[in-house]
Amino acid sequence: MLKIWGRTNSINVQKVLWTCAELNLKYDRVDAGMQFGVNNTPEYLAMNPNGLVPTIEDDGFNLWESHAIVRYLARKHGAGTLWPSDPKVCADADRWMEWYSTTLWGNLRPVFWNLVRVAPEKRDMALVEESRKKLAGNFDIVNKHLAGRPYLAGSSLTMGDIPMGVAVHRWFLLPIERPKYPNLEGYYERLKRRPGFAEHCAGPLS
Ligand SMILES: N[C@@H](CCC(=O)N[C@@H](CS)C(=O)NCC(=O)O)C(=O)O
Repeated sequence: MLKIWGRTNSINVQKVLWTCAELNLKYDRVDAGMQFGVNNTPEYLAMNPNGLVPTIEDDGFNLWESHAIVRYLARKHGAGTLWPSDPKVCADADRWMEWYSTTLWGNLRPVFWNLVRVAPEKRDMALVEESRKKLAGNFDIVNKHLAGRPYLAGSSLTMGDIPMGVAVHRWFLLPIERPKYPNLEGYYERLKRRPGFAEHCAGPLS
């Protein structure tokens, strides 16, 4: 059976758990990372030399990097759904995963990290404000893109929505000033109605 290492409040683990839920995949999950440790053991580092979560094992095959894992599971089990059959739609979905990594996460991480994980007296609020403004610009792009389409790559959920969904949840929960983005709000409401997202990704930030 598919095995997943990673704590459930990790954004990157949540991407994998939600993907499994969308694909109806059964798995064993091992708590790892932060207070659980495990990710610094020699056994774990042999699977994932970064010592980060998530890592998966599938039929003797180890894989790390959350987006690589989402793509692998989508390609293997979600042809025509999470992994669109049309190469253009598939590339469209993939593009948003790349954009999350190259553009969005770099602005979301400092806001999330400082406001959720760092003690108030140690927060870098200048960085939070700078990143918050950039983030508003990033989500303006997504909001405009979502005009007239329920999901990023068109009419149904694809792998492209997985990273975006977990990021959007954080954006709406963080205690920050946000411009009004109606299409993004509608998108977030649609995602929250999906059982896999509701179960794995829509909880409080920690
Ligand atoms: N690019 C990697 C990043 C993995 C990563 O940064 N994981 C964090 C959790 S979100 C981690 O392992 N932090 C250390 C820990 O939990 O102990 C991915 O997408 O999988």
